[in-house]
Amino acid sequence: MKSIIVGTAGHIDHGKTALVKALTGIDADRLEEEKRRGITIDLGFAHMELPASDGETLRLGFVDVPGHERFVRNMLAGVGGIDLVLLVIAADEAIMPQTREHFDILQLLGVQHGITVLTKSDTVDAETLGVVRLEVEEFLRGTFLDPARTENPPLIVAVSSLTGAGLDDLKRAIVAAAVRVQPRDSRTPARLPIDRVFTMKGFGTVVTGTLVSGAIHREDELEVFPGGRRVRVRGIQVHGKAADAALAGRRTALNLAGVATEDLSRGMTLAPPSLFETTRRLDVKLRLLRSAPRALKDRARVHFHSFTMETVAGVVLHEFEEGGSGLAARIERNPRLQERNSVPIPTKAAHGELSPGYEAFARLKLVQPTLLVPGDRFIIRQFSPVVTIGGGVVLDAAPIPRMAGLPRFLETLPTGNAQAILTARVARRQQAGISMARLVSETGWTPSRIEMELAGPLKSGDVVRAGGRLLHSPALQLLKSRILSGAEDFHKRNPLVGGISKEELRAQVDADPEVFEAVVAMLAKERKIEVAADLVRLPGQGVVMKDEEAESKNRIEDAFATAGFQVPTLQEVLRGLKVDRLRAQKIVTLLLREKALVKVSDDLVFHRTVLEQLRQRMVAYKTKSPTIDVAAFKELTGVTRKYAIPLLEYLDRERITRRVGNAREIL
Ligand SMILES: Nc1nc2c(ncn2[C@@H]2O[C@H](COP(=O)(O)OP(=O)(O)OP(=O)(O)O)[C@@H](O)[C@H]2O)c(=O)[nH]1
Ligand SMILES: [Mg+2]
Repeated sequence: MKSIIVGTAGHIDHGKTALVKALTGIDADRLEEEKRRGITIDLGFAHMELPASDGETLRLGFVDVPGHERFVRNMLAGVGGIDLVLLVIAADEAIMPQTREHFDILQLLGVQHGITVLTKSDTVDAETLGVVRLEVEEFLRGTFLDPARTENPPLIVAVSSLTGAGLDDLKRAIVAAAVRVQPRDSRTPARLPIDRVFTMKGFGTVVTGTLVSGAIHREDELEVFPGGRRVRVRGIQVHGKAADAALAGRRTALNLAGVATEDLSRGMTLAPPSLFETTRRLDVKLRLLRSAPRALKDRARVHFHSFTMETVAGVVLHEFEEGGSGLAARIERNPRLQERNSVPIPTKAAHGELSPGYEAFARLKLVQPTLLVPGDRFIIRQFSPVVTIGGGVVLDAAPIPRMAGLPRFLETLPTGNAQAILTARVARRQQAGISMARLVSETGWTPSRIEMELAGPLKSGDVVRAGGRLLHSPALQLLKSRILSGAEDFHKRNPLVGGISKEELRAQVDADPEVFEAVVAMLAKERKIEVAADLVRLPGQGVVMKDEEAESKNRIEDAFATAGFQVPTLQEVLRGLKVDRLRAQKIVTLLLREKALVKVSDDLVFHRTVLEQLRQRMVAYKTKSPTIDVAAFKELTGVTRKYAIPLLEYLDRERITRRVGNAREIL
């Protein structure tokens, strides 16, 4: 059974709610105030089923919107998830201001299907109806509702909700148009922008919305964005009937456990837990309506609407200086966006502002964090007085501050080429790479789709896996060469040392630990470096020692190994060697790096085996007493106070003991 969401649009009092009632039998004006004043204030909902031409059933969910200019923000909250619009124009009034404003919004949101309904046909004679029809055809020319696009079914239908005339024609037109509606993808991660929150007796908290993507099942855990609260789905209703699951493109009501109505509101979004992050920064393609009263200045503040949310946003127009062309060249008229009346438009936008009728890349800084993914549409309204001035599409909801190559990146995103988009998203992370989880949250795509689209770039080597991250090949090459030259420099500076410690090298090339480990392993496999314990060296670049140096090294190590706790001072050991002082010092550094010797304090060095003995003695001592004081420690080791204190402090640092007053607790 196919399911689609039908929205109404049009000027106040043109008969939207009456039409929905004539079609479905449901009065979508549910508020007492709406009934009293005879106008729609907030969104209303209804549903019906129609037999489709292939014998299947077509299920329609209706979102009825208010036409009053003061309630356009409510209209915006309802129109975000619709598949098909009924543009309602009363035959006795024809095109009015909110006919235009709603229609602008529909085009900016990229709504692709709809029927224009001339209502109140009973109030005018045939001749007037003909004139209105001509006027409307002119208004729609070149747009997605242009009646010339198809005559069968007709895209303009005249009806009377009072007499019922034309309603059957309209139903046929809806069924025919519904065939062309592309079903929404239920395999993508679920997102439900909330449009209503209320308490139902015996149920508790209920939210409703149009499920714009994915699927939600009973007992699913969901996360509330923004805020991060976790909720459980206790029950589901789809189009007014209990169901086990809701699929994308359906009017959905969820009975939620774990949350009170006060904690939820219109504009929040429900999605699977831990998948997405909210954002306050968006890179977008922004279009200013030709009807906008004035150019949009860089840094202007606007009202921002997307799905059911609204907030205030600051607009920063991206000024790309690439090739010296500046902003003006980046802003060009988009021929695919048809607008009514082809009035000549200025050919060049001024620097630092966006002229009516033009498009530009921009960064939006939102006052409230929100969950949006690339491809989501939005509307902007002038800050004051509030009128709709433009809108656009989200390109990136995770912008990187001061990113190099931003123009090229933003130009790749709207192409729809998934491989190129993913490669660009990997590439912009440079040597840090990006995890699969982040790619999912940045794109809103499923891991399996991302894996599939990345198969090509992974095979060609354009994208490479490294320690749970994905790296772009040039970034990987750069990191590799930085690691190699880091090691090379080290050898030059320290000819007597066996290699650079991994941690030192990692800090030097400023790499993520996981990525660094993986890339070092790659280089080792390629035999470009050698890794021994935690030292990295170039092949054949180990320590080159002359005979007397090697002999000195052995003598030093022996001296410490045999001394036990009665270690000699460094000075004493170095004095008796054949090599000069500087080289002797380097040999000691080497022994420290190899961890044969361990520095306990500035002038106190012990052999590794001695400290291991000490550790064992402490373990044995613990069976006798849980604590040890300095006197007992001196007795246990036979060292003087001069050695005892640094040794105990060393044990504290190693977390073998912990100082408690004058004694130590053995851990
Ligand atoms: N004669 C006649 N009256 C109609 C018809 N459709 C609606 N009306 C009347 O027009 C008035 C407005 O109708 P609504 O359906 O409330 O208009 P609306 O477009 O929903 O108005 P808002 O939601 O406030 O924008 C009501 O008094 C209706 O009874 C029609 O086909 N013929
Ligand atoms: Mg109404």
